[in-house]
Amino acid sequence: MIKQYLLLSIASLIIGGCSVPKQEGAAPLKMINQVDFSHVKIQDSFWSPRLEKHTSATLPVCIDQIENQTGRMQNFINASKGEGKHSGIFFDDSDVYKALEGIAYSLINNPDPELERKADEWIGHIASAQQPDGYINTYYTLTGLEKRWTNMDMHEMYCAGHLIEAAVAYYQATGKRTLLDVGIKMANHMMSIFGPGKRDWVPGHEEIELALVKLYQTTKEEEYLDFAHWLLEERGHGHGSKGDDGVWDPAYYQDEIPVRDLESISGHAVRCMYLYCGMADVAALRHDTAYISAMNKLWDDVVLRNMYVTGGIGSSKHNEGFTEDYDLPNLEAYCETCASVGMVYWNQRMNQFTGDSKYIDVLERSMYNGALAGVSLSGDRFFYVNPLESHGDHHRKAWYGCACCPSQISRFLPSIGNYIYGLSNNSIWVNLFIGNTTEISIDNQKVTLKEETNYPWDGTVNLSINAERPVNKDLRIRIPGWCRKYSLSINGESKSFDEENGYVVISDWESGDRISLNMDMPVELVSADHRVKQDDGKRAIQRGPLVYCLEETDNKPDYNKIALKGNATFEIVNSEILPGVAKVVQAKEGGKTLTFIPYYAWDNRDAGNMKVWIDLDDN
Ligand code: FUB
Ligand code: ZN
Repeated sequence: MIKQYLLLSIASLIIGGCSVPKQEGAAPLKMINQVDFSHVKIQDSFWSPRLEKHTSATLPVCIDQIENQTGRMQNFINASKGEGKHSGIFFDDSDVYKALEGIAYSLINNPDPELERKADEWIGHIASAQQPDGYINTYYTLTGLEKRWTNMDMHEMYCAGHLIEAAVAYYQATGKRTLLDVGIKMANHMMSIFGPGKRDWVPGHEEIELALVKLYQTTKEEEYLDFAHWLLEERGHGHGSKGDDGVWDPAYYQDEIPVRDLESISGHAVRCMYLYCGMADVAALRHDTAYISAMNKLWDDVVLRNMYVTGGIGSSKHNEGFTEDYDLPNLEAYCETCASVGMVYWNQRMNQFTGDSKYIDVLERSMYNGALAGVSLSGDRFFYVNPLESHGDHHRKAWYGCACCPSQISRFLPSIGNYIYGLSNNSIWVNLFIGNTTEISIDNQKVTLKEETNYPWDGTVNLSINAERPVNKDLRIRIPGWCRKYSLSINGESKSFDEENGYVVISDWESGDRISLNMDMPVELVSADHRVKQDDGKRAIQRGPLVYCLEETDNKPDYNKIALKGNATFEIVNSEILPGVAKVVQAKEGGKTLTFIPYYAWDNRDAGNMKVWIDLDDN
């Protein structure tokens, strides 16, 4: 089957050249539920080694940094005793919570009594640091509780949100309630001060909203959902920070207009992503169509005008966020790791409303490129900023003073199983191609889904579903936007199916069928939208979901003079130049061989130059 559209150029990217269907009039309710990663066992040549590094390297680094190299855990111990100083940044508590969330997810994937004991020890310190009225924040406890709740940009609700996310995760992983009770008490404390008829508050950094929805889903207490909704509705009415430090305006905080009226993305990138996730969650539960239509406009603005080819967002270091549409510098790109992870979170939610694969295309782009670059192949070094060009002076670090990105990676990687499947009334949705065995319950029977694949190195995916009784659901398999040609067979017999919103729809399947999807995965030359002046006359290389880059170490000498011919031919070559990078792309240019490696894998060897966008030699 050949897709009807051409692969067009991108930068603020047009994925697979899909037009962007407007969602007006579409059903606003969430139609697809995530298949939680706790049901998904990943066995995959690409991801399993990354998950192993998460357990063996990423989590130990986080634990060591939190306990020994920095004062993050000591802050809790000091706060529980009411003595000693606070060290570090005022929102450092959030890293402890995010690492705990990562530990909880890791325990779900690989039970580990020693790790669980460590988490319990931390939770003991956290619980002891909670004030009798439920307030918990070590910065204010140690610097003066009288100043708490006086500055909306001081991340008290941001930290509370991460506490609640960790608490829900740990409760799900272990059934232990201690941290959940800490989170509940803090939520109750906040609701005793803020809310209708009480004080106004606009959290300077969103996060609490989506966390409160998780708390509602866990406790079934509607008041947490009410509070999340109220906090969203507080924005844009002049209640928020007025730029007290003289730097930031309301747009930085997504507080310039009511969220339901937002049409374009502005300000701080991670804050935007967390806000949109909270809006999506509340919209789904409160049937708020205005939130959905705002997010449709926002999505177009992000993806068509403000997103890098790597799925990264936020072009400016100054505000860690957005500038002008189509302003996408490569060397100075910010593309914070957390923002790429945020794109994954938000795009999954958008897909769940619509069943449109364009959201998974973006999710996959951000996941395999912008987010995955955030951690070294060894699992113990991290990027905060992810530029698309380097002069050899940008390297992953073991940790950061502001460590939001390492702790983000620690909770994101072990939960990637969340993005593979979806379940709706009528369908099982296959979104990502990652080897796994998954057991879910459908109509009171156990259904086993199995994917085998060498993706993203090639485009063959074998899928089987086993159940004792017939399963009355269509199978919807995503055909990625990058894929222009594919074939599908069932039990070896070639078949043709209708496509709907970027998914092939297989209605007629039986337990035990072997479904094989074969996607052509050629190397594509991608060009930027002509309004992106920084990419004018340049091309990027993409194959499947992976964006590639040139590193100087593979392309000496004359790295600076490299220019691609428009008719360059590419070879996909098996490689062992980097652990876990099974294939590289090579091009022959004037007697020289250019070697492109996946963007996510850059800066794992010698320090040197790197670029994603390559000059085009159009002579
Ligand atoms: O402010 C908390 C986190 O630190 C933000 O999400 C990141 O951008 C970094 O500033
Ligand atoms: Zn970050």
